[in-house]
Amino acid sequence: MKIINARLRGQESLFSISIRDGCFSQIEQQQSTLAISAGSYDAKGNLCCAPFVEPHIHLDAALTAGQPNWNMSGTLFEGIERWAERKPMLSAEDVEQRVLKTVELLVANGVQYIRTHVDVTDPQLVALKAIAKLKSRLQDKILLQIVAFPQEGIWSYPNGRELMLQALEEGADVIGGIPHFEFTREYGVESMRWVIELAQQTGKLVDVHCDEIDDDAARFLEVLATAALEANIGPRVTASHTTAMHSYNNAYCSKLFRLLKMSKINFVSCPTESIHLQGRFDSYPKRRGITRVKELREAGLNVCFAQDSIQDPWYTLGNGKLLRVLDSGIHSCHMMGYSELQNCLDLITDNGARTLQVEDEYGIELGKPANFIVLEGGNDVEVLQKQGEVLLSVRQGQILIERKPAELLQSPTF
Ligand code: 17E
Ligand code: FE2
Repeated sequence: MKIINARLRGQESLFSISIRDGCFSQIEQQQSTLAISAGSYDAKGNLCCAPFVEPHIHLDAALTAGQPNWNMSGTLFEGIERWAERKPMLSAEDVEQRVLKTVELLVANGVQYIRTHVDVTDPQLVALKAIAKLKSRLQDKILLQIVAFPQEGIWSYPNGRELMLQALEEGADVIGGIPHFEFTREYGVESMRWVIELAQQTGKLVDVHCDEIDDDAARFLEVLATAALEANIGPRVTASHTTAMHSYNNAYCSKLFRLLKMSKINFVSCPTESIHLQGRFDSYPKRRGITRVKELREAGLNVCFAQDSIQDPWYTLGNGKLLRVLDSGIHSCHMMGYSELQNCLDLITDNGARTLQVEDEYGIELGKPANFIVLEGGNDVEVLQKQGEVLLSVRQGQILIERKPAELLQSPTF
C-alpha cells in the first residue's frame, strides 16, 4: 500500500508513504503532485496524521442516557445517582452490545486508541468482566486500556479495595480513583496513597478522576502528584478532569505548578463535559469549570483532550468526533492564538498517546506500525476550519474505514 500526495504535520511539502508488512517502510518527500496509479491512495494534499486517541471515556455507561431516568439538573452528582439506578440492570450482553456500538462510532471517526474507565463499585463487576473479554476481540481495530474506576469511592464503598484488586486480576490495566467523592478528605488522601502504592507493586498505570468539582478546597491533586513524585512514577500517572484547579487562587496554583512540573504527571481535560457539568451551583458570573489547560501546557506538562461520555447519564450528546471536542476545548480554554492553533491536533493525538504510554508504537515514522488517518485539510488549522470527516483510517496497513468528502449537490450561483 502506498499513500501519495499526503501532507504531514509541521511540513509544507507533499509526501509519499509506503507500507510493507503492516509497518511504514518509506516516507519520501515529493517534488510535485503525483498521478494516481494502481495500488496507491491519493491523499490529494490532505493531512496524513497519527490516529486520534480517546484517552478518557466511560464505555460501560455509553448509550444509556434516560435509562431508567434522565439527568434533569445537569450536575455530575445527579449523573452518579442516575447511573446507580442503571447499574443493577447491567448484563454482559447489554454491556457488550453498547460497547461495540460505541467503539464502532469512535473507529468511524478516526480513533484507534481508547482508555475507558469502567465502574468497579459493583459487587458482581459485570461491566468490567464483559469489557475485559472484548479487549482481545477488538485488538485489530483499537488498542483498549481499561481503568478500574471506583465511581462510588474506594474507601466509601463496601469492599472498595477488594473490588479494585479483583478488577486488576480480571484484566484492568490502569488503577483509578475518585478522591473528591470519598466521604471525607482523609478517605480521599488515604485512597490516593493506596493507589500509588498499588501501582508500584503491580507495575500498572494510574488514572484518577481528580478534583472533578467546583470546590476550590478540593486539593487531592497535590496529594496524587506528591505520591507519584516520591514513587518516581509520574509519567505513568494521569490526573483526569482536575476542574477544581479552575477555582484555585493564583498564588496556590503558582506553588502547585512547581510540584506538578517536578512530578511529570499527565493531565486529561474533557472540555465539553466539564463546561456542561461544572458551574452548576453558580449564578452569574458562571465559572467554566475547565482545568487550566493553557497554563499547564505553557508549563511544559502533558495535557490531552477527551470526550468522557457518549449519551450517558452525565452527557446526552456525544458522537465520537474528537474534532468537536477539540474545537470546543480551544474556545473555552482561550487557546486560539495562532501559534496555539498551529499544533492544536497534539491535544487529540500525540499528547493522548503519551498519556496512554503507547509512544513506542505511535506516530508516522519508519518501522512503526502503519496506523494513521487522513483528515480534510493540509494542516492543523485547515483541519479545524473545515471540520470535515475522517477520510481514511488505516491500522497495521489494513483499511479500517474509508469515506468520500461530503459533496454539495446544489448551490446558488454568485
Ligand atoms: N463519572 C464521574 O465521576 N465523572 C464523569 N465525568 C463521568 C462519570 C462521565
Ligand atoms: Fe470521567
